Order: sequence, then C-alpha cells, then structure tokens
Amino acid sequence: MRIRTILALLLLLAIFGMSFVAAQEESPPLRDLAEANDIYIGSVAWTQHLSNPRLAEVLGSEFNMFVHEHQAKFCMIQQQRGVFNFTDVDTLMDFAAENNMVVRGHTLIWHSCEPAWLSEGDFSRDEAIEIMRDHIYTVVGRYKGRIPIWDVVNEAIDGGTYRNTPLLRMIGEDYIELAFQFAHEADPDALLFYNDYGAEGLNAKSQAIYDMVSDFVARGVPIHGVGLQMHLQVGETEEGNWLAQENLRANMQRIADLGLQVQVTEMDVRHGGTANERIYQRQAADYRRVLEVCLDLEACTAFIVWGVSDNLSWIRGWDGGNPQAEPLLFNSNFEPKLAYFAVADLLARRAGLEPILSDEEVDAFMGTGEDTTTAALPEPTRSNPAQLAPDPVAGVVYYAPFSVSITLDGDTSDWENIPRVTVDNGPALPANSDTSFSFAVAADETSLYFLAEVQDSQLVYGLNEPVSAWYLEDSVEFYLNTTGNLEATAYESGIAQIGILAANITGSEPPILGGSNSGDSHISVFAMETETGYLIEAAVPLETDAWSIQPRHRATLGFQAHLNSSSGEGRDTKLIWSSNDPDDQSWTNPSRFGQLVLWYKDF
Ligand code: 9MR
Repeated sequence: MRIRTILALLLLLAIFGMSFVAAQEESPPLRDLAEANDIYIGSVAWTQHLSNPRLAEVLGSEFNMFVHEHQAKFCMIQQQRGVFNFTDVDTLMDFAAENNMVVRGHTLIWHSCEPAWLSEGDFSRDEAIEIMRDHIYTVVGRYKGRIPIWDVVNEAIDGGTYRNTPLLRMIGEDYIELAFQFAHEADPDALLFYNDYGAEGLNAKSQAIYDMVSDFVARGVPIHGVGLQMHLQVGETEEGNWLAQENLRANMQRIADLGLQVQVTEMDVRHGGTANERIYQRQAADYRRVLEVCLDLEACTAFIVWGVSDNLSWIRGWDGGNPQAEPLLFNSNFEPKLAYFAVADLLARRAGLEPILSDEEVDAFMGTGEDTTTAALPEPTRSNPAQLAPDPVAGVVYYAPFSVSITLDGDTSDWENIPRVTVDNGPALPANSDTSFSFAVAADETSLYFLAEVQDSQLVYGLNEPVSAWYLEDSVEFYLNTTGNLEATAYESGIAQIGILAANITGSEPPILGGSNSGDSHISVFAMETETGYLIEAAVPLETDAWSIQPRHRATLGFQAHLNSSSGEGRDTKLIWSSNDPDDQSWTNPSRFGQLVLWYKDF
C-alpha cells in the first residue's frame, strides 16, 4: 500500500470516527518478512500491557521474538533472598508460546535492577558469588530449552572502564565472566549475550566492550554475542554522525570477526518536543539504516524494538526523556507509522519480495533532505601518520581527537600530534604583520580542551570593561554550537561565544570572559605570557546545564575561532578561522561557524 493511500485512509477514518483498520493488512506482517531474511524481529512488553487486546494482537502477529521488558530482572524475580517469584515471567512466557515467538531473556545481572538486600548488603566475595550463582542457576535452569538466548550481563561498562556496581565491589571485575560461566552451566545450549547502550559505533565504551569480549573469546569464557541496545536520538545515523552506517558497520563487523553474533536489542528513536512530519521521516530513515547494516551482516541475527506502541515507551517516563516522544514503529492507537513501512519495505526488498513502498516514497524520507546540517566534506586524510586525527580542512572543519587528556599548565607537550591550525587572515589585519595565532582542540570523556598560541609583539589587556568592551583588547574567541542545528542563525541555549581575554594572564579566578552565553560554558582557563606573545589553554565540560556533548566518533559541533588584538587604542586586528565568516558575523549569527568533528584517535 502506498503512503498517500494510507494517509488518505487515516484521514477518512478520522473524519468518520471509525476505528482504524490496520493499514499493514495489505503487506505481510513484519515477522514473515523477517523470517524471509532469516532474522528475528522482536519487541517487548510487561504483563499489564497484554490486557490491551490491540497490543496483544499487534505484538503476537507482527513480531517473532519476545523480550520481557522488565519482569525477568533480578529485582523483580528475587525480591527477597531465596524467594523466587516467576508468576509474571510465566505469564509472558505463555503469551510468547501461544504466539510462536522465540524468547530472549532479559536480563540476569544489571546494576539498575538488583534487589536492595543484595546491592545494599554487606557480602564477602564468596557469598556474593554464591548469590549470583544461585540466581542464575535458578532462573536459567527453570527456563532451560524455553529461553534460548539470555542477556547475561547488562550495562557493566561505563565510559571506557568497568562500571562501579555493587557486584564489582563485592566480587571484583571477574563477576562478569563468572555470570557467563554460571549461565552456561545452567543451560549449555543457551546463547549468552553481553548487552549495553551508547556503544553502537566507535567510542571509548565500544572499545572497552570489544576488548572485554575479545578477551573472553580468547580465554574460552562462554559468550556468544553482543547486544547493541540502539536507543537513538533522531538523526543519529545521518551522514557524518557517530552512528552513520560506516561507523555502526565497523563496530558490528569487528564483533562478528571474533565469531560472535550481534543483535540490535532495544531500538527506539526519540526526539525533542512534539513529533512532526520531518521527525517521522528522519526517524524512519534511522530505523532503516540500522536495519540495513544488520541485514548486510550475517552475524546480526535479531532486530528488536523496545516497545510496541509510542504510548508504552519507557522514554515517556524517563527523566531525560520526553513525555510526548513517539519513538516506536506503531503510534498510540497501534497504527503503523512511516518507520514501520520503512522497516517492512526494506525487509521485503531484501528478501526479493514485492516492495511495500515505491522508490519515490523511500527517497522522500531517506534523501539527505534540505535540513541536514553537514555539507559534503572531502574524505578525511592524515598527512602525518602520528597525528591523532585527520588534517583539518582549512576554514571548514577541524577534527579533534579523543580521548586525549590535557593539563592546563602552559606546558604544550601534551598537545603533540594534535592537529594545529594557524590563522593569519581576517577582516582586519595587523599593520606590521606581527600578529597571528595557532589553535588546537581535543577531548576526553569529560571535557573539550582548547589551545591558542598567539604571536603578538605588544600585549594590550586590562584596559576595557570586560562585559561590554572586552573584544577591543587582546583576546581569543572560541565558539561552540552544541545544538545539532548548525544552520541556527541566532544565539540560543547550547550556543556560546567564549571570549577569553589575555587579561587572564593575571590568573584571575573566575576567568575573565566575554561573549554571548560564555558563562554557560563553565570554562577553566590557564593563560601566560610567552616570549612571542601569549598562550591560552582552556577546558569546557562536556556536560553542563546548557549542553551535553557526546564524546563519540564523528560527533559534530558548530565551531569557530577568532583573535582580537589591539596595539593601544581599540581593536586593530581581527583574525577569523571559518571561511564562512569573512565579515565577522559569528558573534550574532552561528550559521557562520565551521565544524568541529570529534575523532576517535584509534580509528
Ligand atoms: O523499559 C524498561 C522499563 O519499563 C523499566 O522500568 C526500566 C527499569 O529500569 O527498564 C527499562 O528497560 C531498560 C532495559 O532493561 C535496559 N536498557 C535500558 C532500558 C530502558 O531504560
């Protein structure tokens, strides 16, 4: 069925107040299409959801894999030590069996759902191991042969290291492999997965997971797969982003190369505010791009969405979520959305079946679209192999390596091999050509770091009132747009012009700053005079009230660097990095910035 027909039908039904006749009736259910591709398509529920007949019908007819959304977790099954309650899990198992769905067990060990008696208890290593063994043996043993796949350990890595969980503190890092060992002993035929979020592409977290599971494989710890949760923000898979297909593919491929399976275990695509047509389109494209990478890879064996209909999504109740979010394949009336058809159509095409959408309909949401924020850039290259990120593209993009930790101390040896850009051009050039600056940017898991080395034969600072006239004297400006909308033409929260005055040479605390929203940056500054001018090192937290910058490969920010210099009275020099800002408009128009792209240094 064509989208236009569906929309017309929806409109008619809305007008006449009739109940919706599922538009998917004319295309095969997702589960048939998935089977034709030899892959599972799954979704989740709580027992209470099943009392809604519409939900039960959609879940049972569209999906061939079932996951307990919450009720098979440790804190739900063993609320008191030694007292196991399987009522809810059994209800869900019966539903799955009646609907001929394969069950994926979720999850045995997860720090977020440990009963208080365990997480707050004071157990020795041996006691904690015994508790873990007992829980895993009892749960896995009970469903032996009926739950063929388990998420054994969930979310045990945080950033690039082991998460500090109660079991880690009681047992040590080997609690993870012990859990796999016990699950294997309880059901030697079950496939055992490690599952996590925020590690779908290439970043420190996915590297830590890769290192851990490689080590398990090498040492014969029984592990069979890695679950990539895939809780996405709309647009995260778009070209140039950290989850663009090439990055997702690279991560999945390296896991597959270890002989492990990969499953997309909890996909949803959230968005801010109220959804609109464009959000539905970009969301459909995100679903389709992830599914496409999965279908390309034989090792990717399941594609699971975290909920059936938008109203039941966990995102609506989550603190960091959105009560209006529509992140799933079905809307709150259980009607299939564009994302549903994007998924169904790809499954149909890949199985050689009749397409469900026309090529034009697919192009309409997959097309790069007029509001994508990244312009076409040349393929990143590195002229110096030791350099930690690709060469900057003059005036357009700066690739900032991470994780590189920098100390703000005036010693620039920690900036070695970080790309350096010299800026000696701009709308007001120094009369005696004595002024220029070079800058560099890097990141670690907590901060963005900036270096500016200014050549200037005459330092002028401390003359002007910082709030209104700061830019009339010697100062460096770094600009950031963290909103994801690089086309923004006005300042708003998340966009900052951070003017760092040479006056900081005096060691002022807090630093002397100027510029729109500069206070939002919570920047730390070290400044000192040098033989040829002055130097500034600065750090901006990745998490502030105004922004949350993800330290991920290819995360893209708007970025600009300026220099103001004075030889006595007022500013006589203005140097600008971004070639999109020849006439000094960045202070009022952030669309004039260039781009800062974070680059995972091992990539
Ligand atoms: O969707 C689940 C929600 O119903 C539960 O209340 C919540 C409890 O913390 O867990 C949610 O599912 C999580 C999953 O188990 C692990 N990955 C993140 C999911 C969303 O929080």
